[in-house]
Amino acid sequence: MNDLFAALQSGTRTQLSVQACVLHGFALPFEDALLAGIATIADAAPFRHLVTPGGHAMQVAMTNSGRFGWCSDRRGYRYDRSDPQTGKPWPVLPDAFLRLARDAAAEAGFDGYLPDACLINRYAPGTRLSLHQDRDEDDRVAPIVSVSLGLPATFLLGGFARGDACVRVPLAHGDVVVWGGADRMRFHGVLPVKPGLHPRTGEARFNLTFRKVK
Ligand code: MD3
Ligand code: FE
Repeated sequence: MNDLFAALQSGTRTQLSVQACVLHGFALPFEDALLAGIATIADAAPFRHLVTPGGHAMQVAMTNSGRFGWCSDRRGYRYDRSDPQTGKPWPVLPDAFLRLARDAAAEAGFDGYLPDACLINRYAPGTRLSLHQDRDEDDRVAPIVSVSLGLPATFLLGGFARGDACVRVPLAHGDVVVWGGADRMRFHGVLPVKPGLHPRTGEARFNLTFRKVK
């Protein structure tokens, strides 16, 4: 997406489904705090390529912040209170992260959102995230708030069965997506990130997903 189109889109909303919408540019006022927060979190809990239960290293590098962190290894997927790599609790959610998540959820019609986990994904050019559902949270109704930073990507939004058709959703730096209610359990993924250099993140796309786990 070019800069002019991005600027025109900023502040608008795209309704993807009944309870799923993109808030274009909603995170832009928070960008400095978000990038600083990611750096601080990654100092304490470094990005790593988790291994799937099938034994494959994931292309996306991940870390977490909040009371719970998403983990994967040969034993399965789960949320842990501490980072298995350091044995320490996950870094606390920065105030600016919580404020953005709450404001975006409210803007999308979900008042009083208080997430207890933030999964941070880092994509290098060429990295993709295959089609999946987020089903490891106890709370399957609370919305998920997703924040895109850095290189753009094409998000795939599917249906409730793996084989259902997908729509392609372009996501740019500063875009926020809120998914609630029924739409929460849709299959979704990310196409390989195209090579590029972003002024704020270099050769990387970051995605924060706020979740309510317990
Ligand atoms: C739609 N991350 O971390 S965020 C994930 O861009 C994940 O890194 C993607 O999928 C990323 O699990 C997409 C947007 C998102 C997150 C959860 C959803 C979309 C969703 C749950 C249901 C439907
Ligand atoms: Fe997901």
